[in-house]
Amino acid sequence: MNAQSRSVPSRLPPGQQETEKWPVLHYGTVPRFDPARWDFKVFGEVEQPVRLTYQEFMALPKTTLTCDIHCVTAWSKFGVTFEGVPAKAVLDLAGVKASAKFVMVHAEQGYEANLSLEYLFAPDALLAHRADGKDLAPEHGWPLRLVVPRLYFWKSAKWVRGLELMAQDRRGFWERNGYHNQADPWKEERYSDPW
Ligand SMILES: Nc1nc2c(c(=O)[nH]1)N[C@H]1C(S)=C(S)[C@@H](COP(=O)(O)O)O[C@H]1N2
Ligand SMILES: [Mo]
Repeated sequence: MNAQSRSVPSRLPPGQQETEKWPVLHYGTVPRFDPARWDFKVFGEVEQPVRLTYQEFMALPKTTLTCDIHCVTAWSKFGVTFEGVPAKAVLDLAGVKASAKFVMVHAEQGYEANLSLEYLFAPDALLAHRADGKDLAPEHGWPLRLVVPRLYFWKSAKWVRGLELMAQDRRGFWERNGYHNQADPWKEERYSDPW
């Protein structure tokens, strides 16, 4: 095989365009953050429901992760370095029951996104408070956002406040509004019919 016929795997999923800047995209307004009232809950199909205050959450061990992000509106941004708590570590605090197969991610103002549990157990799923060496900007999800780089970025809820473990799948906000339930950018799972 010569060099010209070798195919190099693309970093860009089908139908996407690379962007240098980091667009801001969300429904609704940027919520106000009150550290005294903020909490993070893990509930549903768990052994022990967990409620963490902001202080308790921030005391959890952190890690960093560099990944590409892909929005369904066709922009991709390469190499963002997030810092935060692995989603798995938070799930382990509550003890996920064997019956749990799906997660509803809950954020401020009722925003929800659903995904299969395996994505949150993956080592690249982070509850992030910093990006590229700085605290997250309010419009990018401060004080905390989910980062699930394997799925279109609408699953990565900004201003996240909790994880609900579920035995049955349920649709989140964009999933109820015409977007795909799975949202794998490499399979171009952008849109789907309502259930
Ligand atoms: N709470 C909340 N999180 C959200 C959204 C939203 O509307 N509300 N939009 C999603 C979408 S569609 C995208 S592409 C990313 C955008 O994140 P960014 O604004 O930091 O680029 O946030 C996701 N998280
Ligand atoms: Mo998006």
